[in-house]
Amino acid sequence: MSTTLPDPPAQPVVGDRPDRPGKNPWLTPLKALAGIVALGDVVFMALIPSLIPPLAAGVVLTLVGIALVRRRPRVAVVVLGVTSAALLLAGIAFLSSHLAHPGSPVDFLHAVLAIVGRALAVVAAVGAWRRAAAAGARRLAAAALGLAGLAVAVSGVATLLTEDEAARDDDIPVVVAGSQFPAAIVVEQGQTLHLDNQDVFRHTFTVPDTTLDVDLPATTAARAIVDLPPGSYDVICDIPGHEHMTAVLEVR
Ligand SMILES: [Cu+2]
Repeated sequence: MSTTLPDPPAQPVVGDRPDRPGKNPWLTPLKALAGIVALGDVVFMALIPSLIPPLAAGVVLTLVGIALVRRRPRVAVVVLGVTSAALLLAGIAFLSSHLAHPGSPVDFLHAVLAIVGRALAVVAAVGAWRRAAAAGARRLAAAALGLAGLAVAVSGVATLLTEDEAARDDDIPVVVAGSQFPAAIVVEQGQTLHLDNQDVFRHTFTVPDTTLDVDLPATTAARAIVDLPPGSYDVICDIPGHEHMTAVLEVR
């Protein structure tokens, strides 16, 4: 005799029922912060151009989290909160050097977004999880707007104040543009390079394991004497995500 039991009635999943939009006041700031930060990552990677794996993974997870907000808000809060927290920690390691260079607007504003924006997203996720009072969500939104305005203002002033070093007659011109060095650079020992960074991001002109390591803020130029023994040297840009920037420096 068959004893097939009827399926038990569907139980509502405690704490994970779809909320009516607007019920949890923290979901909107959480979605907005996570979405804006992810958009910033996409624009940043497109500009360099280079795919930075942790940022790309974060963009995908953020889209998944945002897609889940309506139907599974608790799951979405966890996905967005954990993604933001993980990338906040990674960002502090990878991008914090850009925070010290407000004169390179793209790098600086992206680093502010990636670090401060994610920190605020984590706060929003905690608020959403605990269903904290709406006033806190409004204060968070105000803080985010205030910090964004401050970052833009600081970067604007710093960009205006960055100074260029003009080329002198015997300098060897080296133009850095489109995140590319010239393929080969040839100098006599003791000659000076005029390194002209025409990009809106920061680069470095670095010969590993030597003293030749020049910081090149966005749209600035710097002079650097080449005091290396004759030979052939690899040049790199040591900014994370700029691993494709290489050149050969020939010293005669
Ligand atoms: Cu670079």
